[in-house]
Amino acid sequence: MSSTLRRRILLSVTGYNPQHWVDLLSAEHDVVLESAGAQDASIDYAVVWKHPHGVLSGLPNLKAILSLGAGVDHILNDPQLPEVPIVRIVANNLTQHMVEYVTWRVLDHHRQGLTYRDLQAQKLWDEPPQPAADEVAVGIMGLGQLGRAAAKALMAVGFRVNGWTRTPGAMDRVTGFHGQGQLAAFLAATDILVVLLPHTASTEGIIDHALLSGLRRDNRLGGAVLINAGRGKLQKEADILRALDDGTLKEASLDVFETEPLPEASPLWSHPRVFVTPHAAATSDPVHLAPLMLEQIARHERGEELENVVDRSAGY
Ligand code: NDP
Ligand code: OXD
Repeated sequence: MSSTLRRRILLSVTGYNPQHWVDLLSAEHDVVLESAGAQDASIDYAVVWKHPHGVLSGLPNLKAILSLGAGVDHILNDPQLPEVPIVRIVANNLTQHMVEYVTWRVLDHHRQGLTYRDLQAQKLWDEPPQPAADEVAVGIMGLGQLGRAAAKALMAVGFRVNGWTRTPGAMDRVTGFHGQGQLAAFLAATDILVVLLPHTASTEGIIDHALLSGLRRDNRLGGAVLINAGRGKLQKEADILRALDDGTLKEASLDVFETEPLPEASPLWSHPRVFVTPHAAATSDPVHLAPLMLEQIARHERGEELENVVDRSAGY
């Protein structure tokens, strides 16, 4: 369960009110909010989401950095990062949320949800052609904790699933592709592209017009679809808009954006074939995730290995 010794946690959060995390983590440890200024030797652990760069470098007794999310790009982009283990979130609750988001968006595009909403607005009784799920291939870029769970759910509905990863790896009933060398073949076999990659030096800007042009669009869905719930920095939004306008892409669902919050002036907000959500696909719920963080700290205090430690050289 938990460690008996109270430790000091620096909590540094940008973008939302961290009070719920403070309340839950305080049950076992002393929590110091970064804004209160705590760059000192008393800090044992840091729990962070988009911390201001440099705030972790003045903590000589820091034992580990715990990410408030599954992604760790918001930590690794700090040039003054101390050499301590970085732990990321792997949690059933977060995975479940992502599975729901991906299944929802794939099914909505598959069942022509955007078209039907438009037809309803015009009071038009019309029925677009509708393939069955097993006539459609979903390609998932990033077949990690989230991608694999999403693949299982989509296969249960009946979709064919392709996966693209960095290293070779097999998943039952999923057609696997890996590396740059197999990217073109993966795209050519994919009707609906789901992006669940981390943002690293190798993946930044990967979703551009050239990549979208490689998707199969002469298909029973009536075009190719993009769903990105990975990171906004993976995509080039000008290219996505061009691809929507020149017929390369039929529709898109975007949960993440190059700049967040998505600026009011972005044409994505009002594009009729784009579905926007505000980085809400799988929000970290403190009720479910704080106990996992406390358990990680307890493990470390007992001298056990931390779990879900980030590979800094791979960047995720
Ligand atoms: P994992 O680390 O478990 O999986 C990452 C996957 O991406 C792996 O399959 C990995 O390949 C693949 N990958 C990484 N780099 C490359 C590359 N250069 N080329 C091809 N494949 C690559 O991560 P999770 O599944 O837990 O999370 C994925 C991402 O989802 C997070 O990093 C985060 O950015 C995003 N996310 C978004 C949320 C939201 O609300 N929108 C919520 C939570 C996470 P390999 O298997 O070979 O290692
Ligand atoms: C995450 C996220 O990385 O919410 O967990 O984006």
